[in-house]
Amino acid sequence: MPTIHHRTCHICEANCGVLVEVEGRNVLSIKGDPDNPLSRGHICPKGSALQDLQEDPERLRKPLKRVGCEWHEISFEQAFAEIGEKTRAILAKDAGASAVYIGNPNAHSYGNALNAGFLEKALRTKNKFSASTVDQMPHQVANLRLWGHASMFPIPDADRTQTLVILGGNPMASNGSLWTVPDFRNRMRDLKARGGKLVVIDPRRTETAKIADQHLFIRPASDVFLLVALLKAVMERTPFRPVQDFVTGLDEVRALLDRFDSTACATACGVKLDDIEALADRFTSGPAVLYGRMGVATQAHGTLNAWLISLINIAAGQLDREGGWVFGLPAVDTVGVLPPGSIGRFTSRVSGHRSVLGEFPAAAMVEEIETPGKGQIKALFVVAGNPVLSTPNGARLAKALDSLDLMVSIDIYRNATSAQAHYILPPSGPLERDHYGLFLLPMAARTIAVYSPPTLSQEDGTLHDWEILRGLAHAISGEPVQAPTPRESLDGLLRAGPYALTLEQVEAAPSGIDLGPPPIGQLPARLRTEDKRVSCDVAEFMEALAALELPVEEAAGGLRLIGRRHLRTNNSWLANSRRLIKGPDRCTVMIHPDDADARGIADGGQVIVRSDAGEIALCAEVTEDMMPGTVSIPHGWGHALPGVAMANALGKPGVSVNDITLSAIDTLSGNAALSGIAVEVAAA
Ligand SMILES: Nc1nc2c(c(=O)[nH]1)N[C@H]1C(S)=C(S)[C@@H](COP(=O)(O)OP(=O)(O)OC[C@H]3O[C@@H](n4cnc5c(=O)[nH]c(N)nc54)[C@H](O)[C@@H]3O)O[C@H]1N2
Ligand SMILES: Nc1nc2c(c(=O)[nH]1)N[C@H]1C(S)=C(S)[C@@H](COP(=O)(O)OP(=O)(O)OC[C@H]3O[C@@H](n4cnc5c(=O)[nH]c(N)nc54)[C@H](O)[C@@H]3O)O[C@H]1N2
Ligand code: SF4
Ligand SMILES: [Mo]
Repeated sequence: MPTIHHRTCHICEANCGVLVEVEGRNVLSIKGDPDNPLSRGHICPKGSALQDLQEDPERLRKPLKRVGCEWHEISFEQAFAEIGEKTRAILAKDAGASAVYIGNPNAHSYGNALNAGFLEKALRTKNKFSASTVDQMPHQVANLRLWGHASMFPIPDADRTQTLVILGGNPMASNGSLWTVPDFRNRMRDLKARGGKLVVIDPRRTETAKIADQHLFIRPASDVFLLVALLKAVMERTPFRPVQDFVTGLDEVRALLDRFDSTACATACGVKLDDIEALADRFTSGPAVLYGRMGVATQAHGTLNAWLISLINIAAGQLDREGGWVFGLPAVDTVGVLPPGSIGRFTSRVSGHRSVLGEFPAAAMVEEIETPGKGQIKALFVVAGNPVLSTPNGARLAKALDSLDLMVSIDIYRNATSAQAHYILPPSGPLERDHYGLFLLPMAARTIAVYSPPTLSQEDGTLHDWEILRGLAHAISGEPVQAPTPRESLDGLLRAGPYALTLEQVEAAPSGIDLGPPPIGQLPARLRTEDKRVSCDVAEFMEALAALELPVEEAAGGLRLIGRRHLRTNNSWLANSRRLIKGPDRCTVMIHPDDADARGIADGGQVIVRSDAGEIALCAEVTEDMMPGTVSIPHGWGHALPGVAMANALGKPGVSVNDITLSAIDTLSGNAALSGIAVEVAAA
């Protein structure tokens, strides 16, 4: 008899409720759960592909050990024993020789999130790298400075706003980021039905731009000038709601902005001053909110961008106000659980980068492996990450990994990164684990509490990620980890949370408990700053703004590179799913017809894209969706490597854009500056 199981899809940040129909171990169907109060029945193609992931014969089930080019299946006992011994030998020679890289799926697994620390502690390492510094670190630095906690993420109150402006985000493809907003399309339909407006500012006419009321092109990596001009324009107007009295420092910021000429800023970013003024009018005349994401974070001025976005919302009277820039109040309040975050506790060995939230820039991991001396990384532990495809200078990193004495990947696949490991330790299957959206539910458009028990029983002999993390910690330190299970911890966290729920209560509502829209009026009580104020004039941001220079006019004809996501991908690891990879080749370089004509490039023709870091060959997709002077290539491709299980990726391996990205960073956050890299494109 088939049975239906409620689950939350853990693949992306949207956390959609799904209904999984199973008979024995066979998955019969996966559909959206109409009763989930947040996702309301929404599901995307990746949700159904959970089945492909569960059933993929190339997904690893047993630990692998690499001897030369050969892979041998071994037991977890043997793997832990050998890794423990080798790690201790390496650390005995140089206590600073280990490192961890924590990949994106850790944010989607509360078990990993609660247990990765045991491995880091056993290694006693300061060398921590993660996907956060090719992603959202600028937002976290701005959070820390403005609200007093790096994990206190403001979100747009989309369900109640009248104007939503999206800068450098594409929720129609990504399903939202730092903003858990499933069913985005219908939420935007509702916005329009109540007379509201969606505006998208992006160098590409994206899937989101196509459903927007207005799309404005912007020159890559020039957002800081748009934001300066918009903040000036907002400050010139009277906000329709007064700015709160717990906000200080806006006058100091305004004084600093005097040195910028709005017309020059508009020219620098390529957005007309009239359009900027019209936005300021909307921002100061009704509920409105400005939201920025990946596209504004992965820039040399990522942190300034994140800061200015909040200042615009604050100055327009939209902070903590209905329809504005608000904070969720989740059932487990991560702000109460996690440390606020620190900056500059350590300095990196080679380039002297300061640590941010205890991490060094992912873009600097390669130099720490390559550069000889005390503290050179010799043992690397990669937890659910694929930095060879996901971090800048991937090709150089791939080469460097070869020099390690020990590399361990905890991963479900033998892929571009894990194929270089000496050991790959795979966790239980995606439907065999439980799930709670610990880090994502705090950013939900509507607050819910929902827990998924495992849908299928674990295959014999497998371990969950969290058990592998504890196994490694034990093997390395010799001390067994004495701590509650993730489930026990979750129960405790829920009880200690704002609604004092128990896991039992949450489990009794399989589609989730509806806790309503983000509560308004939480500030200043919820602030984590010492004085319970929001001080807008953050010293180091002010310094950086004071030093900001308008760009020198560029020579005509140059091209700037930006990234792209597709609904049927998730970073690097879904290329083995037939239902996701079907359809036209997606690893293409999009280019405007004028730029293509000037180079003799035809639609579908092979081209070479070159940067200072290297070159890649791929097909051109000529389209007016691109802003002239800008080209776009998605990341997460490039599977055709020796020893990689998904090498063929069903005939569509693609190439890795990170073979041509550079190690430049936003110095305030350590985040990689991926947007706006200068490239040349030529017909092959
Ligand atoms: N040029 C460019 N580069 C980018 C980006 C971009 O836009 N442009 N985006 C950046 C962003 S936002 C991110 S988050 C990073 C991602 O960077 P990474 O996290 O390094 O890369 P992923 O491709 O997400 O790799 C996830 C890995 O985890 C494995 N995995 C999946 N599920 C599980 C699981 O449950 N347990 C375990 N143990 N392993 C699992 C997958 O097989 C894969 O190897 O990439 C960044 N890189
Ligand atoms: N389908 C799918 N969904 C995903 C993922 C995936 O790989 N596939 N990855 C997940 C992850 S890890 C993340 S972090 C989120 C990211 O979520 P989003 O940030 O919504 O995703 P992106 O598609 O990277 O959107 C970035 C947008 O910024 C634009 N952009 C690039 N450079 C600039 C610039 O200089 N200025 C401006 N204003 N815009 C710019 C790009 O054209 C793009 O439209 O998506 C998550 N969801
Ligand atoms: S939008 Fe994200 S959470 Fe929802 S089904 Fe798709 S991948 Fe899963
Ligand atoms: Mo990400």
